[in-house]
Amino acid sequence: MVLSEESPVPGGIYISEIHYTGLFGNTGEWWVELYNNTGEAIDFSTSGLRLGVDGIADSWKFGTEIVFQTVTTIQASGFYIIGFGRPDVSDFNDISDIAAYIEQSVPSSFPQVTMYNADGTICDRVDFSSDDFSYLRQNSEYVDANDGLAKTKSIYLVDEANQNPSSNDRATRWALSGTDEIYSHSGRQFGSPCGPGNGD
Ligand SMILES: [Ca+2]
Repeated sequence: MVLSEESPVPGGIYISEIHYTGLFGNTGEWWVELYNNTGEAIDFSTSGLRLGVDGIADSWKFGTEIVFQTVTTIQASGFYIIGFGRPDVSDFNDISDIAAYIEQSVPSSFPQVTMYNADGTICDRVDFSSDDFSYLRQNSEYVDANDGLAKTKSIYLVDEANQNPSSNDRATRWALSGTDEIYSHSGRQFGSPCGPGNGD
């Protein structure tokens, strides 16, 4: 709960989690999660929404560059995972959590992620490369002193149902996944794909 800032008026569709691996892993272990707070289901195959990642591509289309793996629709109050690289090389316990994917190399550091409306206007943007996110970036990857293995935590939007595409610009609205949130085969990656995070 963020007490120092006025609560935003919730609504819209926006980025709610990012998982990035720099210390180890492959492109299939890199993903973003979207959250739908519009009150209605949105079908990406017809909505015209696009996704862009700074330094790689301005915007990918759903159904072409963004390949549907399971569902095309994000439900109201639902989550939607877009992976980079093929799901079958990902570290997910359950690859059906990956709704869609882009078979593309990923940036060498945390990027700015943008969603565009069909008319090209910005639907949502989060600049994970900005100074505000430096603490979260630096602590999302670490070497575990107990076993000597590199591990990775997602950065997730806290209390996602009470946010909007503007409030999620602020790094203070985000947190690192807890170490009990293992979703991966290897046990080295923590996050909450398709659900709310619970933090450290
Ligand atoms: Ca935003």
